[in-house]
Amino acid sequence: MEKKKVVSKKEIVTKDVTICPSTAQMIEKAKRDGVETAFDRAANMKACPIGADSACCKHCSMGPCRLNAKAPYDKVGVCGATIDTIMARNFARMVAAGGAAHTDHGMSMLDLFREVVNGKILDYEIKDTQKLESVAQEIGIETEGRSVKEIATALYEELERTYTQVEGEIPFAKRVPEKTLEVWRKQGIVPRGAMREIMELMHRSHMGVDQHYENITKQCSRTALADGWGGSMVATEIADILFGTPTPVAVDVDMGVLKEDQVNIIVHGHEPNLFESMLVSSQDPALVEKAKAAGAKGINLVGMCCSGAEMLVRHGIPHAGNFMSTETVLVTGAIDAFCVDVQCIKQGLVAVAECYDTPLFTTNPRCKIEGAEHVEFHEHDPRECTDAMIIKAIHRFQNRTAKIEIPKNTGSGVHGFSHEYINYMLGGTFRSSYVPLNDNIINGRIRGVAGVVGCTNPRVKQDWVHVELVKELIRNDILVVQTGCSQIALAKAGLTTPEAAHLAGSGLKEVCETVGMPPVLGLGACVDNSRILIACAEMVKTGGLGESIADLPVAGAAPEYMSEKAICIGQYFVASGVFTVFGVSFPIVEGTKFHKHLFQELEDEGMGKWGFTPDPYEMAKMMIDHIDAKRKALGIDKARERVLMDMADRQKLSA
Ligand code: NFS
Ligand code: SF4
Repeated sequence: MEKKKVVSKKEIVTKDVTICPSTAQMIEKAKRDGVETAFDRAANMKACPIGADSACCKHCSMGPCRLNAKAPYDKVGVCGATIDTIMARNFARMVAAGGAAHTDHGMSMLDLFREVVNGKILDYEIKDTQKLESVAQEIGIETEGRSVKEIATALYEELERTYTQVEGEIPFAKRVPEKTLEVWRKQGIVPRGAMREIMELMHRSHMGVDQHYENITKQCSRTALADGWGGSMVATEIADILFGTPTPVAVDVDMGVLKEDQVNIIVHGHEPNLFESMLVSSQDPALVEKAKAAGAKGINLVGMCCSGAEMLVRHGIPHAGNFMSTETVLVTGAIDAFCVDVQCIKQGLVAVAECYDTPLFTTNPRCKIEGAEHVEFHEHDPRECTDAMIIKAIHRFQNRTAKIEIPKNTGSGVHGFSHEYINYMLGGTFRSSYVPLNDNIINGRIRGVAGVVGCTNPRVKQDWVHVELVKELIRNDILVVQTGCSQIALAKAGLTTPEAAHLAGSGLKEVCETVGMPPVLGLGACVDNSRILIACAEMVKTGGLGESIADLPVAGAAPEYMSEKAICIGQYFVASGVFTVFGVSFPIVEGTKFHKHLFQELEDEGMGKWGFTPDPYEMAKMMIDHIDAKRKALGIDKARERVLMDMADRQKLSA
């Protein structure tokens, strides 16, 4: 094995950069092997302080301009742009890029759906016709007496508007609670097609166009909403229709799911179609036979990041780790192929894969990486790509040279709580509804609901902020719902099991034990944050908790975020009415008008607002305080006095 020279000067202290024992073990091995990862690069690349404050602009060549990030903010760019304009425009570009990533992913799902419906793609099919019908009905499509193909065709045509519509409201605006929608209409931020919104936001953030931070914020909200209630929601719903709506499934996570005596294949990225076809290929008797002939006990397909989370919740496919573990998993030496599609794929993977003779395959025409082998994936003939990668993985298995060390850790948990299942789980088969959830919030057993989501980031100790925050929240009777890399952090820490209820406050514990559910519910990938939006809408419609999403005792957090997608998600939660707290660092300087607008004034307009703190305990406090304030406004703050559950209550919960 050819070793790569470590160029880092500063050596990292492993226990300071992660609480994930497997990642820690692999960081130590990487040090011995002379291999560098993002942990090393973060330690040796000081974050640019001007960029961190978002105080620079390079939108034209009269600049780049660098402004004061400290008051008085009297310095302006060559064109005269103020700090508020510059920060708002930078923020806008993040929202546009993040929203584009989700909506392009959703569009790929819709392309696939169209070709399946018109019979041009034969390797996939509509698996969940019940979901097809319910989604169609919700957006006003007639289903009575129509065939699956007719409904699907009508649904396709309607959902295409999510992207292309020039005028009018996107289809899923119909799911938004009336009062929330009223706020959006008043502000002029109900999204048209996502293509139009992203285009307009890019236009408005060009030099010399929109130079009022309030007006820029409006288009940020409109674009972000076109993601949350548009692109991401389409991605989730179409994936459910084609591949099945998740229901709870027990599954193992962490690097212990790798098997030394099997062909280990990692799929990492975001679009479920590649992974679905990998699953089919990995179960093909001929390929399994081939693996056995090469001396392997079988083919071990494992996910990472968001496509991993999709397969975890839908099929119980084991998951090896989140964003900050994608390089370190290669250090095990046990990976026989590393297959990626789009988003969150570090270019650094190429060098690490090379050190361990692991083939790294890109598959999507949107994402080629210098030094990686491109095996293009086509939905019209998916097996051509997936079979080829498996054959190459078998070849690598047979010729393994790297020293193998697989961490022994696995965390088992239950995942796959779609909003449909939450409905069913709490309400029972005969009257599935959100009434029991709302009732338990009103009677105070559950204080509120928090969405904890998002990435991991080498600027903070991996998984630590997620885990400490969530522990604090459930201890205070707050039910936690999760997606993306955050969900994997909690799964590794053992918080996604029903037994974790003992860590919850007495009220939440009682509900969890009665229903048999974990206090932390894993919903899936980042696009599945749309499931949280739908759950919020359901809570409003069910009644007793106010009239708009902004009235609900709920809060959101992305404690270790890193991506532009996360910023877009934050903005659509805020615009939908949710108090949303981010950790790590925030790209807007406190004390500016733009900061005040996002962190305060949006709430006065009937939306949610942003919050920021890198500290998990402070973050929990901010979220709990907000939830308590909402309870007070709803007049249910007194209800938290302990009420003993009587028999009737129990029956209601378990009916
Ligand atoms: Ni979300 Fe998924 Fe993870 Fe962050 Fe990246 S994988 S879409 S962006 S890093 S949670
Ligand atoms: Fe400077 Fe204005 Fe050009 Fe930005 S747009 S680089 S602030 S001159």
